[in-house]
Amino acid sequence: MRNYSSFLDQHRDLTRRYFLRLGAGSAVALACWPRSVRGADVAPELAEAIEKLETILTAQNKFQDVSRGEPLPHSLPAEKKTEVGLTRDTWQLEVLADPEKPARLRKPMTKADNTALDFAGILKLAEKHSVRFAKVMTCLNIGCPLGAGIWEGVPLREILWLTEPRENLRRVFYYGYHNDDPKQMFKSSLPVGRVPEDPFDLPPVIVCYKLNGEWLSSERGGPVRIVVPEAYGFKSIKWLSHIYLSNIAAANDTYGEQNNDVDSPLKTFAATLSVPRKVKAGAAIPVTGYAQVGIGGLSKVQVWLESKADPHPASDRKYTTAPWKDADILPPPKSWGGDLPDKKIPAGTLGFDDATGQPRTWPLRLFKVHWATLLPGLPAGEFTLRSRAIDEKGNAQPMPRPFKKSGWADIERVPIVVE
Ligand SMILES: Nc1nc2c(c(=O)[nH]1)N[C@H]1C(S)=C(S)[C@@H](COP(=O)(O)O)O[C@H]1N2
Ligand SMILES: [Mo]
Repeated sequence: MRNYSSFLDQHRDLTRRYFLRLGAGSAVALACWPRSVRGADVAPELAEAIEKLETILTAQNKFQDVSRGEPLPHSLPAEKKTEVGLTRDTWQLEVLADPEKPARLRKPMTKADNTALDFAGILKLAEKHSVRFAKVMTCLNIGCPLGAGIWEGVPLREILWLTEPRENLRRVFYYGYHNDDPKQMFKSSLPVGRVPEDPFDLPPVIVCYKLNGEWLSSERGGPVRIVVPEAYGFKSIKWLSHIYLSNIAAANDTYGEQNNDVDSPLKTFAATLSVPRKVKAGAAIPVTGYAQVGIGGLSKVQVWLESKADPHPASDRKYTTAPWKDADILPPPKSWGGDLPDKKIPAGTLGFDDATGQPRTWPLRLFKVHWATLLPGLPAGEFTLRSRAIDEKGNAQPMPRPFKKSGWADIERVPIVVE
C-alpha cells in the first residue's frame, strides 16, 4: 500500500494520455488499487471528475462554522478577546468540582488561587503528551461534514490527573466562553471513564490547540477547544474555559435539551460530490463522492440508478433488494490539502507512517474517503441516483442506526435526466 504513488497524482498524466499505466507496482500494491484502474484505462470523463475532487483535509478557514453566541465569540474585537481570555496570552482554564454534585478533588485549578491552566501550562504538558489524529468534524444535525483535519492537543486525562480527583466522580462536563451570559452557555459532557482510557483503540479526548499543523483559529474554537474523536461536533466545545468534575449520573449536554441523541458515535455514510444532472442517452456517467468513515468503519460504497419508468417496490424502504453496484474507493491521496505546513501530515499523527506520510490503513476510521465510478450509458428517461456505504460488519446504510437526531445516515437521492 505504501509504495505506489497516489492515483490522484498519477491521474494528471492520465487525463493527458487517457491511460493509466501501472509502472513497477508490486502485486501487493496492485491489490489496493481501485478495480477500474487496475491495469486498465480510466475513462477520461471519470479522470476529469476525480481531478476536480476537493482535497481530503479542509483548511481551517474553509470549515463550515457552527458557532453560537451573540456576538459570536470569534468575531469579538482583539481588545475584547484579550480581556476575556480568547488569546493564547490570556487564555485560562479552570477545572473545578461541580458545586451541585461535587466530585472530591485535592487540587482544583482555579483563577482565584492562581492555579488555573494557562497556554504555557498546556504547552508544557504537550512536551511529553501531545497527540495528533485525523478526524472529520460533523454536526449531528447537518447532512455533510463541516471539514476534516489533523487535530492536535494534550489528552484531557493529563489535566484531570492534575486535580488529584479522589471520589464521587462520574461525569465530566465543560463549556467555553459565552459572553458571560448564562442563556448563551453551550455545555457538553462525557462519562468520566472515557477520559483516562481510550476504548476500542480510539484516539484520546484532547484539549486541542492546533489544527492541520497551525494554531487553532478563533473561528475553529481557538485558542483551545475540546475534541472528542468519535463524537459529533457538539461534544467538541470551542473557546474552552471551564471543566467541571461531577457526581451526576447522566449526560447534561445542552444538545440533549434539543431532542438530540447525545450518546451517538459518528455514523458511516456515503454521498455524491459530482454527478451530471443531464446526460445523453448511451453516454457513460462519471460520478464521484465521499464517505464519512464512522465508528463502524467502511468496507464498500455502492451506487444504484432507479428508473422512474420502473420504480423499485415502495415496500423496500431501505432499498435492500435494489441492484446496487460497487463503486471504487480511492486510495489515499498524495496531496492532502488543508494548508498543511510543507504539505506534510505532521509527524506522529496517529494511524500514519512518518517515513512515508501515508496512512497505515485505509479507509481510516473517523476520517473520510473519496470514491468514483463510471456508470454505463442509459436509455432516455428520468432516473434517481443513490449511493450508500457498507460498514465493516456488512451493515448497509442507513443501518445499523437509522434513527434521526443521532447523526445523518439517510440514503441521498440525486435526480438525473437522460436525453
Ligand atoms: N462554545 C461552543 N462550542 C461549540 C459550538 C458552539 O456553539 N459553542 N458548536 C458545536 C457544534 S454543534 C458543532 S457541530 C461544532 C462545529 O465545529 P466547527 O465550527 O469548528 O466546524 O462545534 C461545537 N462546539
Ligand atoms: Mo452541531
